[in-house]
Parts: sequence; structure tokens; C-alpha cells
Amino acid sequence: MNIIKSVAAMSLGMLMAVSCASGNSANQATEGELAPAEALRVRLDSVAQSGKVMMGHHDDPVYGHAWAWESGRSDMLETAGDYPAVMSWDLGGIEFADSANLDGVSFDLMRREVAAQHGRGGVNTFSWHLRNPVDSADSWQVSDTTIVEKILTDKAVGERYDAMVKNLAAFFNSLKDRDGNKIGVIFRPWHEHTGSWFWWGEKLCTPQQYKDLWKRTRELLDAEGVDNVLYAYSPDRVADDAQYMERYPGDELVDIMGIDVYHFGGADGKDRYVTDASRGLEIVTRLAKEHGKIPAFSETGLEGLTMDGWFDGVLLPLLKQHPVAYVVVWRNAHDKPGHFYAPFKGGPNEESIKAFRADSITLFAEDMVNY
Ligand code: BMA
Repeated sequence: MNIIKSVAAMSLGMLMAVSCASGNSANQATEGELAPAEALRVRLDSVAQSGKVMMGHHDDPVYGHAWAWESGRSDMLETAGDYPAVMSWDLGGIEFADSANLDGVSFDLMRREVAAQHGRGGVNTFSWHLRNPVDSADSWQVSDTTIVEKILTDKAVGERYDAMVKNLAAFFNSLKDRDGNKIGVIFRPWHEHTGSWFWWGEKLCTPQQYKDLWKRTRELLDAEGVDNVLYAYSPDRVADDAQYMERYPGDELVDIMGIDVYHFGGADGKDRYVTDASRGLEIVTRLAKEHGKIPAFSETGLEGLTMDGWFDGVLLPLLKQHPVAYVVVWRNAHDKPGHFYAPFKGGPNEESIKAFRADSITLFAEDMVNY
């Protein structure tokens, strides 16, 4: 489909010139036939070059505000009028081969929805709120400040961790389209590490340990034959370039440079959000250009949409000022009434998401036919 079209338009030389952090896939590229990670890179690059931004939403097609597991439904579809261009998912639980993730999304359903999103021309991205390999406590358990160190230095913990990554690899390798071809996706491990709320956060490991953890994970996935993944680096809000780059694992291990910045405090918190997000996005877009990477607003949102006009009045101007390939807003929980970041039918910001979609720079699923 569209992938083939855009790929066919590029010469092999051009493809080789695109900075390559995804294993050896570019070498395998022949004209008209491209490894899935490279095909995805070409598409994301062309979105970024065109100055457009793909809209994303976490867990969009599997549940929403006050509904769950109803095939075909989507809060974005029911308000903006289309599925988002990017579906975001979380793999927490795959490390122990659970059948569903930490929010109850079955991995079989996720696999089917990833293929459906790919089929409609959209993109899929994954975060990983994994449990730790020491005592299996969840990502937010930060009382043990030595988990990363133990993965790297304790043989038994390291082996347990490697087994967890193998389960992750099996999932990525199982993402296939209707014809049995692997689907290219984005993986965003060890996110928000400039905060200290996850066991891999800033105060929980040294910069070198963080980089070593990333490298170990990446090398294992490569060894397991995972060739359909682009890797996204996504700190939480940062003060400056130095903080953004402090734990950057290296150009050869990263494809996408992103940032997570949330809006807290409704209308009163708007100025702070705009300041922090602008600073972060300015850093991301500039450094991504310097490093030959794809820029992204990897997570954002205002929980409960407690001010009017958030999408067209707050988010859109940020995206116009700092062009990124995609933006993701977090989930609309079906079982926690105030925990939502996208509009839903009859809820706040319905008009705002319509205006956001109507803007010429935003891309939803139907628009992806051009990329
Ligand atoms: C958080 C919240 C949690 C959820 C987690 C992983 O930000 O939405 O409820 O379990 O993300 O999706």
C-alpha cells in the first residue's frame, strides 16, 4: 500500500543516507522491498519533512471513557471523526508472559489491533511499564534503588532480566500483517527517566548504568531477530540540552528523539505547561535535526481535560511552533472516571478536537494514505 508507494519513490542511495540505528535492516533493503523498521522510518521522515504531525492516543481502539472491549469503537473516532494516526500501547506484563498487560489489555487483542491500525495506514508505538527482575514489583516501586545495577552486575538477576527481554522479543516478532510480513513499530523503553518515579529513573541509576541497560536490552532484541522496531528515547521534562542528553544511549541505538511533558493544574497551569513543553520541544526538534533523528512529542495531555479548548488552543500552537512527527495523548481509562486525556462523546473538548483535526497540519488515520 502507501508504504510501498513511498519506498518505490526513493532510491537505495537515499535510503542508505538516512541515519540508521535499527540494526542491519538498511543493508537488506532492495528497491521496492524494505525491512519493516526502515519502511516505517521512511514514512515518519516524510511526515516530519512535510511539517505535519500525526495524532496519537493510548489504547484508543480497545477501551475509552466508560466503555471497554467493544470492537470498532474509539473515543477519538466518536469525537474527532477518525481513528488517531498513531496507536500507543503498553507492554507491561509481557516480560512474564502474562496474557494481558497491566491495564487489562490482552496481548492477543493488542496484536490484532496493531495489525488493524497498520492496515488502515496508521502507526503503532509501545511503552513498557515492566515489573522488575529482582522481586517482580511494578515499575513504580522505587524503594530498592539498585535494580538496574543488579541487572548489570548480579548474574542471576541479569539472567532473569534477559529471559524477560526474550518474552518481549517474541511479542515484537509476532506482529505480522495479513500476508505474514512483520509490522514496523516504535518501541520507547525506559521512558521518563529524568524523573525518579520508575525503577530506572534519574535517582535510581547512574547515567552509565542507564545507557548500559538500554544497550543490553537493544542487543538482546537484535540477537532475538527483532528487526521491525524503531527505538524512541523519551525523557520527561528537562531543564536544558545537558539534562536531555545526559543518559542518551547513542546515535547507533536510537531512531526517534522524543519528550514527555504533561499539563497539570488546568487553566492555572497552562503557562507553566506551555513554557516547559516549548523548552522541551525546542530541544527535541533541534537535537533531532543535529543527530539525524525523528522528533516526537512522545506523551502529553491534561488529565480530565479541565480547561476548554485544550487541543486547538494549547496543544496545536505548540506543535505549530515546534514541528514533530507525532504527538501522543494518554489513555481514557474505562474504570477510573477522571482519568482521561482525549475527548469522548458528551464530554469536554469535543469541539476542540474537531478544530484540531480540521487544521491543515494534523494527521489522523485516513490522512496516512498520503505517507
Ligand atoms: C499511567 C496510568 C496508569 C497506567 C499506566 C500504564 O500513566 O494511566 O493507570 O496503569 O499509565 O498504562
